[in-house]
Amino acid sequence: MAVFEGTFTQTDGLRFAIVIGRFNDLVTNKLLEGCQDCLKRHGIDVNPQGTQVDYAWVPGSFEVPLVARQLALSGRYDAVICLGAVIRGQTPHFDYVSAEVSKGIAAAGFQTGVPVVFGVLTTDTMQQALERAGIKSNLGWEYAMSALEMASLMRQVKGLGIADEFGNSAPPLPGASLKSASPELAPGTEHNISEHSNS
Ligand code: INI
Repeated sequence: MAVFEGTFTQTDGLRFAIVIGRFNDLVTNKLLEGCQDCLKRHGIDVNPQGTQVDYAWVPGSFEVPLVARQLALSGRYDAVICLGAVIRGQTPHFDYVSAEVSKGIAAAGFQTGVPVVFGVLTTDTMQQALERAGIKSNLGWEYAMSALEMASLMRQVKGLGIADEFGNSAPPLPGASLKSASPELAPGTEHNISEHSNS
């Protein structure tokens, strides 16, 4: 059988979209900086004029899932990273926004088959949000790591193909092995699939 694991090293052909909420942009700009720093240090060209990362700004976290789903549907990206900051106020608004954004982001991933990273902070105070966006650590970095790992992992598992309605997998092409079965498998990622004897 096989062990599938994402890696962080073969990032050449990867493409990402980042959706950022403007609401609480003191926080979301910091998350974006952490995210870009991580991607850059893993060899990704984060320049919006380049070929690897596109950016979409939306009014607030509530709008993030709609745009993330649309970007994922384009088929252009290995992963979509969603950044937002929902901070509890005096009204129940926080609960509505945080519930919808978390459900919406999960749905965007399930519906499209593209990893959609939940990079939306939900905190009680601005202080807590800032601590997670650079003062103590920057979770933007972790969100980028999740995107890199999932992008790599999905390239591998997509190579397995999809079974028909009877549960039969498509037969491998003549002479094809798991290593070479998928045109989506980036060159050089083959060794990430470790095949073990079942005996
Ligand atoms: N949007 C956020 O991203 N964070 C918040 O804390 C927030 N609060 O508290 O209101 C917020 N509201 C705006 C919301 O996301 C939508 O943009 C707005 O309701 C328009 O649809």
